[in-house]
Amino acid sequence: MAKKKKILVLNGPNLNLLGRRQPEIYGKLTLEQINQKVRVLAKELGVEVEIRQSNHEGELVTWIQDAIAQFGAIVINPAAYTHSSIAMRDAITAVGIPTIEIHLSNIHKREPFRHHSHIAEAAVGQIAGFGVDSYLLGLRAAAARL
Ligand code: CA2
Repeated sequence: MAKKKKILVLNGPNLNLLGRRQPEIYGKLTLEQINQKVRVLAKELGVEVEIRQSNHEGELVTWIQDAIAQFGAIVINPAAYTHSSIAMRDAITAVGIPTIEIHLSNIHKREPFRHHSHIAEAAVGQIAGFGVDSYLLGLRAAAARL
């Protein structure tokens, strides 16, 4: 498939634990179940997705840097790095790939330390609070920008 049609979906630290703890905040689905829904929607939209998860900030930064070669848009749930990572924000700005920030929970309704996102300043927009639908809405927004 052509480079322009490919979307990179990135997941930050601890999201590999989804479905096992704190379902009242993050829902009952595992990351693999969320990924499956993303793949089904991608097929419907006629876009190709590559989905990755990492617990390491540097690995996420490298993936964002390298995305320029293959991807036309990024959907990212930066997890806790949302609130701390200037390195990820700089990487997104540097590559200039349209990036949609997503969160399962509504970070603005939670503890004050979650209210600020460094990523939002580099992203096209932010979708938060819709559970798995945040991923699906994010994918639609990314597909529309290819
Ligand atoms: O709501 C979101 O999607 C978050 O990005 C999730 C992050 C949190 O730090 C952000 O403020 C909002 C946490 C991901 C950790 O996921 C867990 C999953 C299961 C059990 C514990 C944590």
